[in-house]
Amino acid sequence: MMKQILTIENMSCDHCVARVTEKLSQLAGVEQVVVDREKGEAGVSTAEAYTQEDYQDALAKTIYKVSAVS
Ligand SMILES: [Cu+2]
Repeated sequence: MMKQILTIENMSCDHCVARVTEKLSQLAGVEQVVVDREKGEAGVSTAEAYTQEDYQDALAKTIYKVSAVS
């Protein structure tokens, strides 16, 4: 299990937080997603490391943009 920190643009309200949490949680191996809307970050606890592109794909068809993964 590892933790990846995503920087995500365009989250403006609690609905955004719920949507991002739901989408990212659908990735295989992801056990927990904790979104900090004010920071524009999501902490993802996952058994598998994903790339920025993978995370962006998980948020396809949304307005949210993954600008960094660390
Ligand atoms: Cu919103």
